[in-house]
Amino acid sequence: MNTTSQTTIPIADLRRSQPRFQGIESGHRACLGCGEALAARLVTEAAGPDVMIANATGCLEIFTTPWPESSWRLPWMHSLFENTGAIAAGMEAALKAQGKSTKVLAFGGDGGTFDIGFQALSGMLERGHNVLYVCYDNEAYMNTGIQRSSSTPHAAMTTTSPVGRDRMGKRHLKKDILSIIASHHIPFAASASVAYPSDIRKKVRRAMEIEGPTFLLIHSPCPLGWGHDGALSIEVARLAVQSGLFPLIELERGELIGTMPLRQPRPVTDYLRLQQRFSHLFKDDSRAREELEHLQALAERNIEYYGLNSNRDDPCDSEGADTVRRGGQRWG
Ligand SMILES: Cc1ncc(C[n+]2csc(CCOP(=O)(O)OP(=O)(O)O)c2C)c(N)n1
Ligand code: SF4
Repeated sequence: MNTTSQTTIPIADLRRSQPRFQGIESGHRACLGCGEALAARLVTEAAGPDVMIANATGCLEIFTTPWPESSWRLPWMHSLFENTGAIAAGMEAALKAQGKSTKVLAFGGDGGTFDIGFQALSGMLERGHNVLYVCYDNEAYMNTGIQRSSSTPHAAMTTTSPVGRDRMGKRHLKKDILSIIASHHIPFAASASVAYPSDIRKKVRRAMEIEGPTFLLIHSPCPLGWGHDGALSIEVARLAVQSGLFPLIELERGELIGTMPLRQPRPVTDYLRLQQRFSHLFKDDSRAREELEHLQALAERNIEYYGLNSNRDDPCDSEGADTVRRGGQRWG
């Protein structure tokens, strides 16, 4: 008896059923709901296999490589906190000398990017190295116990910007790193958020096509440092965008060329009240009310400055763009 039967599987279905390229293997040691882990997975998926990574000291480096194990499915190197830009530039120069087209990626946290590694990063951008630098912005030095960085938002509580009689969390403003990066006149720089995965992929692919330095800042919630339930990471990240506190923008050679418009800006309190690091702002205290007003004013300034307000439904705005949903539903 002939038992063979021939079925034809459409090629599109076959492609869909294949696992996509994965740059980071599961089983790493990130906390549940870690925004950095998700962001790095999305970036490496979009960048594809022909890359090499220089990774600054920080949570991403630590939780992916507890010796002798590694979660990376890509050539990956740990750089120091302060020299990731220089290491990535050296890797790129060496590959170029060998006639290879492998793209170099550089990864760092906000501490490693905004503060400690900034000098090497600035040099790398200014010399025009063909490197995509990705900053996973969780707004503090998380790996060493939640110290404030120059990326920590105003009024956020960290272990080195405590709340007390004399202060309501961090006194200073979050550094506007994208403006500083843009002033290097690099071909492409953008901000993104783990709440909008297709937008991350689109921006990574754009950067991969460019021969020259590019920069991506990805807002990456840290449940431990921000004090929210790990299951809420995406919702928290989405509210940062929708309130105007973390605008998603694209810059070419220093000029603003694209934004994610806000269909209906949400009050900053919707974003802040989900996080313990801002819990002091919800006490019955005149200083707290003043700080809330200040943060709302910062969001409104972003909305006005970048022209984020949109009065019409746009499939790519903060409500329409592809976002991560739970059970097919948007939360809240
Ligand atoms: C020059 C230097 N200073 C301090 C440290 C200690 N250190 C290791 S990881 C880390 C925090 C990293 O913070 P960030 O870059 O924001 O990344 P995150 O852990 O938040 O992802 C610090 C301070 C170090 N390794 N090297
Ligand atoms: S401390 Fe924060 S950044 Fe570090 S692994 Fe945990 S959730 Fe991720």
